[in-house]
Amino acid sequence: MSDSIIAKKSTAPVGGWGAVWRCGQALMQNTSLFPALQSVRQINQPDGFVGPGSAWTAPEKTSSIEFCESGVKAVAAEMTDKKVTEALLQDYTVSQLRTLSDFELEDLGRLTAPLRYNRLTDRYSEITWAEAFKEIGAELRALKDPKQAVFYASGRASNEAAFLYQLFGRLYGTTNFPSSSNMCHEASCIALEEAIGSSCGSVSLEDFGKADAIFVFGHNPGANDPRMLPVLRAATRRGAHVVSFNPFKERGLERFADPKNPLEMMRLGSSPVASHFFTPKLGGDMAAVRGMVKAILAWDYERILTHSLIDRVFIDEHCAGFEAYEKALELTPWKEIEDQSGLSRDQIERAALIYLQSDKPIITWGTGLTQHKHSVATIREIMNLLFLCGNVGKAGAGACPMPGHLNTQGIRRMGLTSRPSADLLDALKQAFTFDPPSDRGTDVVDTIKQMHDRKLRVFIGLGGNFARSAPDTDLTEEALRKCRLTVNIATKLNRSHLMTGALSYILPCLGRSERDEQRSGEQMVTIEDIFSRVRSSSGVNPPASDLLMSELAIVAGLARATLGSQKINWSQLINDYDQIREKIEEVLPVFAGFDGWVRTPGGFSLSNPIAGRRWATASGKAEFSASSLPLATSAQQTAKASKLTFTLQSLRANDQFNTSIYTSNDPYRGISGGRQVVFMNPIDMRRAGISKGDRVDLRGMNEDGRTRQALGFQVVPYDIPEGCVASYFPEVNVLVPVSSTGDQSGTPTSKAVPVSISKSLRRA
Ligand SMILES: Nc1nc2c(c(=O)[nH]1)N[C@H]1C(S)=C(S)[C@@H](COP(=O)(O)OP(=O)(O)OC[C@H]3O[C@@H](n4cnc5c(=O)[nH]c(N)nc54)[C@H](O)[C@@H]3O)O[C@H]1N2
Ligand SMILES: Nc1nc2c(c(=O)[nH]1)N[C@H]1C(S)=C(S)[C@@H](COP(=O)(O)OP(=O)(O)OC[C@H]3O[C@@H](n4cnc5c(=O)[nH]c(N)nc54)[C@H](O)[C@@H]3O)O[C@H]1N2
Ligand SMILES: [Mo]
Repeated sequence: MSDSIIAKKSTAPVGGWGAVWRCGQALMQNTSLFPALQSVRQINQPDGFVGPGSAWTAPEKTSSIEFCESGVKAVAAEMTDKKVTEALLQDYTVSQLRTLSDFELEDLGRLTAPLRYNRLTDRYSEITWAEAFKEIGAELRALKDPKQAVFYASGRASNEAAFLYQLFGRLYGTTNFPSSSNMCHEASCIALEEAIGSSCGSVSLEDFGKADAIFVFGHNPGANDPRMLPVLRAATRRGAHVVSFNPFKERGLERFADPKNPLEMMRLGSSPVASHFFTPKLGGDMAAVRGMVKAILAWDYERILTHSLIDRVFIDEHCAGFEAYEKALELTPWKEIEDQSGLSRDQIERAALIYLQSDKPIITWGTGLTQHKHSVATIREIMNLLFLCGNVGKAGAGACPMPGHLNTQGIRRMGLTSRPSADLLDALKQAFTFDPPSDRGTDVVDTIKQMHDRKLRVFIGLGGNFARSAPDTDLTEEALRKCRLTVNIATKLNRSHLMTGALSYILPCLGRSERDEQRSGEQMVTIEDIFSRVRSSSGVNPPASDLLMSELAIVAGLARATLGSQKINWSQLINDYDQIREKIEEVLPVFAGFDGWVRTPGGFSLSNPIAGRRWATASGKAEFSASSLPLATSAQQTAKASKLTFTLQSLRANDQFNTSIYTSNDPYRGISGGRQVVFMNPIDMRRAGISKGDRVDLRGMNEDGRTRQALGFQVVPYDIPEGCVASYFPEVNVLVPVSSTGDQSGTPTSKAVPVSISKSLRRA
């Protein structure tokens, strides 16, 4: 626990010299400046690699440096000169390594050789690749039932790696492919599939250039998608409305200075991004959006204007379920809408008016919408609002979920999911002549529970940091340690690797920025961005160690050692990744022509049926949803319970990428020197007898018999709605219960954790 956390209001714009300075520091801390700058120049260039930041699209033709703070920091971290050597591993037992922080662990540097855990010495030590593959293969073959194994993946894996990984898993006989996307945008995928028959958004980058209103729900682009800011600001400059729905007035939506704009940088200029801020209570968005629709329909019925305010032609021609939805609206009183959203009718009507006055609105959303119990229903409500005025499948308008990891959308399309479509399984069956098991596999939360119950025995992780990103940290760690075998494919040490099963291996892989040489020469991989644009990525840097293998080669090595080469010649496939792309093309019709397209500079866009208003739902129509509002949101319940109970959301600081922590600062929220902070409304603080800077203890309030606590957090007064508090992911994952998940989505409800807060007995 840090005793020197400083909290002061930040007035700096997002981006600007601050971002340049932080990137410079990140580069210099890790490696020498010249090679670092050379690599930064290659981020998101047509022949370079795709920046390991978020999934926002890169421009098709970039000539200058494509500036993305999180991307530069990730590359700097990947290029570090520090290495995890055998000597270092002999210095530390795994128990000692567990006492290091997330930052300290990754700061040990790049993994350089395959490692095996030795229970007797409690240490990892180097082994050869042949030994690693042979031993893991033997274990997998000896497993009683292949369905006792899980193949976890982080959404940063490439299309090719994801495809091969799920193919290996399905041929082996498992159906368990949990991924980071279960904790991220699962609710978006489900809601969109139900509403429009496609799990992807309905807009392209060009649409953002045409929109006259952009609604940003539950998303902090300043820190998490900085490359979206110039697009939002350009919209504001051309007179479009940018409307934020967020309990926080995030700095990045207030002011932005574009580091790529020399004039602005020289003049120390900046300009506003969002024009309107609405600050709903946590989980209050469904009520707010319902209120907007209710207001619009009321105005329409009053016929203040001669023409209809809603698009009846679109509704009649394209939609199903409108009448049932109208009834649901009638049954939702304004009082309930105001109580749940925390916004007044007046405010909601203002938002409705902005929506109505725009001809081409886009609605985007982040994890502030997807990590609630009623997330699917909330996103369906957003689709209702869009359908109401015919704003889907229309240039300049539509829905845009903002999935975070680089390839969240792609890994799913590649079949890396526990809920594959029958079409995908059929296509795999045809292409590889086997019967893939068709029952539903485990998602992240099922995986934790079943590892804990010893029903699942083997955990394999393709990237990610399961122990830290998943909920209920203590339980998840216990669950991993109960496994017979844990295997992690990774670039750096993280906490998940220290939660060892009886047998445990770490397999070190090339990073995204590193050259991948195979028999036929240098290889590239592909990823799909949020606008369904697929582009290639080829690393440019020399590998951190001669012993590193590509993720694909590691997956192929494991597959060969487990299944042999009779059905698939895995080594042959790895010689030239074009062969893998041919297989992808064979299995996924939308990739027809992949092998040729992939070489187009800037990539190619997969067809989006929604643009042509083709709805692949069961009814063939765009589906309105008539769910009722939740009986009470967590924020309503905790507000009622006592003056010491609150609803906690866990969010990201600027200087982290998920569980990789770069510094203990969050410059745009004015925090430096530590991350154990809790943001609170000053009125709540007064009511609870808590003063600025006090240390408090947070305790989970879920009644599932488990004690959850996070002790000694420093209180920071902040402009957020009463009853709602916020703290950083992953530090507060100890409080996120596995027993509370999204309806249908199974996503942990990380943005609505009921907690009690009391003054800490620990000394400040
Ligand atoms: N630098 C950096 N970039 C990243 C990441 C990173 O860790 N660091 N992570 C990547 C990943 S995987 C993802 S998924 C994205 C995540 O990007 P975001 O979705 O922006 O993630 P969070 O930081 O968790 O922020 C959630 C935002 O939603 C708001 N919010 C929380 N609850 C509610 C609610 O009930 N209603 C509304 N309206 N708002 C709410 C919070 O105040 C906050 O602004 O970013 C990606 N990009
Ligand atoms: N409480 C709470 N929990 C959350 C969230 C939240 O908002 N609140 N957000 C959720 C979300 S949106 C997400 S996406 C998940 C993220 O969950 P994960 O994807 O599991 O976590 P990351 O921190 O992104 O994974 C980082 C690790 O990936 C490894 N890595 C980095 N680069 C590479 C590479 O090129 N190859 C390989 N093989 N490994 C690499 C590094 O070892 C690093 O430690 O967390 C979720 N958890
Ligand atoms: Mo994410």
